[in-house]
Amino acid sequence: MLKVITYGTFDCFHYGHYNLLKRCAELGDHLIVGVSSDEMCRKKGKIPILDENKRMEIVKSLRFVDEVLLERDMRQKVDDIKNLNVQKFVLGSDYCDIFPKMPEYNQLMEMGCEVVFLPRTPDISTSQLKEKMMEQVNLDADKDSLHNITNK
Ligand code: C2G
Repeated sequence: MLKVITYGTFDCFHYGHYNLLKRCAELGDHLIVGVSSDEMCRKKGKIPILDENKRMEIVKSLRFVDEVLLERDMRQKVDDIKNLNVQKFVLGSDYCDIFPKMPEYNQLMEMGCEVVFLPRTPDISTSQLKEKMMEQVNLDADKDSLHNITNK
C-alpha cells in the first residue's frame, strides 16, 4: 500500500485546499494529512480563525482522506514519515524553493521518501478570503453610517 502524507493549516477550508488534497490522494492508496496545531500556528505567526479540532474535523470529513493527525512541532514530519511508513511527502508549489533548503529534505531523501510539489490552485487563499471578508465588513460599515446620516 502506497502511503502519501501532506501537512498544512487548512484554516477557512477552501477550494485550493480541497484540490491539493484530492490530487495528493491520487498519488497513492492511503492519504494521511497533518494539520498544524493552534500552538504551532502561533509559532509560525498565524492566528487561525478555526481551532485545531474544527480544522481536523473538516479535513477528516473528506472521502479521499484516510487519516488525520495533529502536527505539534516543525520537526515532527520526519518521525511521522518513518513511523507511519510513508513513501510520498507532498507540498504545494509555494514550498518548492524553501523545503529543499531545510534539513528535513535531506533526511527524507536518505529515508527514500519521495518529495512531490503540486502546483497551487490560482486565485484562492485563506489570506485572500480574510481580505475579502474585511472589504465586506468595511462596505457594511459604510452602508450603516450612510443609513444613519440619511435617517437623522
Ligand atoms: N494550497 C494550494 N492552493 C491554494 C492554497 C493552498 O495548493 N490556492 C496548498 C498549500 O500549498 C499547502 C496546502 O494547500 O500545501 C495547505 O495550505 P495552508 O493551510 O496555507 O498550509 P500552510 O499553513 O502553508 O502549511 O510544512 C508545510 C506547511 O505545514 C504548510
